[in-house]
Amino acid sequence: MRRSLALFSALALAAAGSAIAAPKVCVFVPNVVSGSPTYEQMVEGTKRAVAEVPGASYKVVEAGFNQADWLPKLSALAATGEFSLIVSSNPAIPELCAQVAASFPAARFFVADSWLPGNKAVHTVLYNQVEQGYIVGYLAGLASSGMLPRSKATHMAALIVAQHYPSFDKLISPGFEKGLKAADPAASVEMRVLGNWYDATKASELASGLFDAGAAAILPILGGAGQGVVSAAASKGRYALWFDDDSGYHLAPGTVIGCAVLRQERLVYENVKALLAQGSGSPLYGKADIVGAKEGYVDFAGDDPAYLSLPKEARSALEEQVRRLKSGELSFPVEGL
Ligand code: RBF
Repeated sequence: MRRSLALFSALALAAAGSAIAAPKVCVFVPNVVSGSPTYEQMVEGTKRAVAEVPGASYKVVEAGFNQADWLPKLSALAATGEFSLIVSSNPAIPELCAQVAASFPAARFFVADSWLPGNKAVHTVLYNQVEQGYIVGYLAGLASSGMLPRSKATHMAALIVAQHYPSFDKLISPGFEKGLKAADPAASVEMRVLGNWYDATKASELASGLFDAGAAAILPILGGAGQGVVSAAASKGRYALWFDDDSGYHLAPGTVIGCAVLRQERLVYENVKALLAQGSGSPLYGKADIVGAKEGYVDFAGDDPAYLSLPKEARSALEEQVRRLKSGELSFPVEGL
């Protein structure tokens, strides 16, 4: 009797759109996981959340570098009806989820690093990447003002991006420029577009040209191709900066002098855990949150010898900026994309 009551309640809960007994999660990776810190962290965060839900499992699907394939692939995954949640990351994805949800209304999506309010099938969280860009932009300005050992006062720094997209154009790039000019008011930014997320050789060539033109430091937003920028910086005896995690420090010791990180592993863990517990009727669906340094999701990783060996005066100046961002004394409000 007790058992059948429990079974009945479980079925009733499932029917009401609440938590499911053995949920399956699909991690949908636009491009590939390897070399892209936000994707590596997304997989880790999902793995940790799923491990804490009895009976739950997950599967990683890499959608590949052809962006025209992403919508049909996402659609095919939703069509299986197998997954209680599809997890993904990057600002181009919510739009695809909205299209898929129109055909498969039972599908549910969590998309990190993106923004789409008001769709009951999709929960998004956007990072305040003005702050993230500001942090490494400030370090670039310390370099371009001639304050760091490998740099001369060239008053120029650069960004190399794989393609134009809203969070780069509206948040990362303006944040980088604000930080650069806060540290070196005379500085200007050069920008180059690589055209893909994998060609490290071409990225290295673009970076070499920029270093020859006087760039004191370069920030790559290139996924796996970013390592090409680091190798060019190492061979030119200049600096690179890094985004999303602290792996840049290990690519060429002494070359990457600062990493502005996202706590994406934690963000994905927290959201997947909550969404699995709350089920398809979760109040998070339809919400588009924004988090930044004050909430602890944008930060600076400053524990590597490459950073710690910079002049004390430079480090104190940067750390004051980071402290002010975290306390909210310095803020760059973001309302969406
Ligand atoms: N970032 C990566 O690190 N690797 C990628 O493969 C990647 N692909 C992207 C594809 C599209 C269409 C867009 C809009 C962004 C992509 N990003 C990628 C950038 C990512 O969302 C984020 O902006 C950067 O990682 C900086 O935090």
